[in-house]
Amino acid sequence: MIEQALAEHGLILRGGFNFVEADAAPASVTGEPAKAVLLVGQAGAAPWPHFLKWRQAKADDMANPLDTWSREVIGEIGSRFGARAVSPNDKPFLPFQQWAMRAEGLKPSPLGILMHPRYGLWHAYRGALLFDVRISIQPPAEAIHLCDLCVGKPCMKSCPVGAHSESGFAYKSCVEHVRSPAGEACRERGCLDRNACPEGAGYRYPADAQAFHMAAFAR
Ligand code: B12
Ligand code: SF4
Ligand code: SF4
Repeated sequence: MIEQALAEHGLILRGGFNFVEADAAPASVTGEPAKAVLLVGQAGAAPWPHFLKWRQAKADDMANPLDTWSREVIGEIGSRFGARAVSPNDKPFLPFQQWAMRAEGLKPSPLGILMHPRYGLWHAYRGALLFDVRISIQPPAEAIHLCDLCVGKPCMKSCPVGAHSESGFAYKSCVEHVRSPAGEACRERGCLDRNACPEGAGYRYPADAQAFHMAAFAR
């Protein structure tokens, strides 16, 4: 079972769907457009200890270690199950968030990160498996969008430079702040706006995982 193989690495299936004619489906193992996709990801930081264990045996200066780990693990599982594995960081970028909205019925939070009814903002995608056959999968029930029910929207009020607003994410202001001496809190504990969200608190990433992601983001 794919689920079992993924669970050994702290990963989970995040739904999937069959492509339709209008989709620009990426290639499957045969080189022809894939017929179906299953998304692979994480709830909370479940893969973190598995990744850290793998990381210990690798060179300290390895570039993009989390991507390398994800590609290695998901690629091996894909080949076992006859699927081509792709990564969210493959270029040109594949529309992972659009796929995720379709696969799990999620909607974006005001931060751009998709809001999950259970995991809140504490989930991500580590890869996708592309199949050359159609799969039998139930379309998702529409998920409750917790942001619609959130009155105070604390995620829009904690950033020292107001990088998240109704007009989107001010990448430059954010990254300049994170790299500056004043950005220590973001560097050490992660984005203050993301951490201000009360949803999915039990899935919040530990500080060392947040610091790792922030260092990669601000590089
Ligand atoms: C490039 C990129 C960025 C860029 C620009 C984002 C942008 N304006 O599109 C930057 C560097 C700013 C960025 C930052 C972050 N990102 Co980013 N990013 C991506 C990446 C690799 C490609 C986006 C893309 O162009 N896709 C191609 C288009 C065609 O696909 P799409 O589904 O239509 O893309 C949607 C997104 O671009 C989204 N979007 C637009 N603006 C923003 C802004 C933010 C902050 C996010 C999260 C999404 C987002 O709207 C599009 C329409 O649905 C995706 C992975 C992927 N392949 O999608 C991750 C991804 C969107 N990022 C993700 C995350 C978590 C982040 C961060 C919050 C944390 C981090 N990893 O550093 C930070 C935000 C930092 C902060 N301080 O808040 C996650 C979101 C997971 C989720 N639960 O929804 C993704 C899916 C990666 C993953 N492995 O799961 N990111
Ligand atoms: S604080 Fe409220 S609006 Fe912001 S992400 Fe969390 S639930 Fe959504
Ligand atoms: S990482 Fe820091 S500077 Fe960037 S949006 Fe979050 S709180 Fe603001």
